[in-house]
Amino acid sequence: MSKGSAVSRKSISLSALLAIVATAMLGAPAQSYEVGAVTDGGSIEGTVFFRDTVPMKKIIPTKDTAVCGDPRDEPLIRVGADQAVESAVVYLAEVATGKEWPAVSAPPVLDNVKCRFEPQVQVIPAGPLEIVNSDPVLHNTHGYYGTRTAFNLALPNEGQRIPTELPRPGAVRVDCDAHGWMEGWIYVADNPYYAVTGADGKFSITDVPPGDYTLVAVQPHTGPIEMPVTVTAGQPTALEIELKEQ
Ligand SMILES: [Cu+2]
Repeated sequence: MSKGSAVSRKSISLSALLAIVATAMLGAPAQSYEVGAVTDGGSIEGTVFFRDTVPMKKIIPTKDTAVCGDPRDEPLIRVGADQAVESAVVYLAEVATGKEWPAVSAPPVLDNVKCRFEPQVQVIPAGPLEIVNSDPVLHNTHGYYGTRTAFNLALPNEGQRIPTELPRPGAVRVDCDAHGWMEGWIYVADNPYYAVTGADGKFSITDVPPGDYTLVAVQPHTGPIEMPVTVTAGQPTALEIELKEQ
């Protein structure tokens, strides 16, 4: 784990970041994705790195401490020993046509676990989302597209599940009106060519129709990185991506 400086990010700067991310995801003219046969698709395999000083956030639970834990410093970017970034989002922008969306048997879930969001970062298609409370304390889960509320749900009971919906692509920041330090991110994709990096910083995007694309990599506390990528029929394209401090 990289050692970071004690930098507190204020909500205003997060809003600014969000606006940039939302622009990156939504700035292009609306173009609806169409599913079509992918013949001799290629893949994009890569690793995401962050080599700057990791910003830290001081967390001081002021209530429900038996569940929420003690004061602590947490990194705003999860960076491993080799500086690979966990939970970075990588996607192709403005894809007109390609593979099917992944099959799902149940809506994606955003869970409140020990006053954290699980997963903290996820990518979902536009549509249903289920908010869950696994804690024996009240959470009030509040999602925003930019500054506009996307959902605002009180979950007073352990085991409670409330269905909601994120109807359009974009970045959604999630916080909790009961615990001000809680923060999560949901990226609503406009096409199925996306991935979230694992603990090793690696990702893979498969079945990409051969051609030229713009790849975007983003982590909630870095600027989005855009780069051109060419996918060749039946071949993997290897990438190393370095995120930079905003
Ligand atoms: Cu909460």
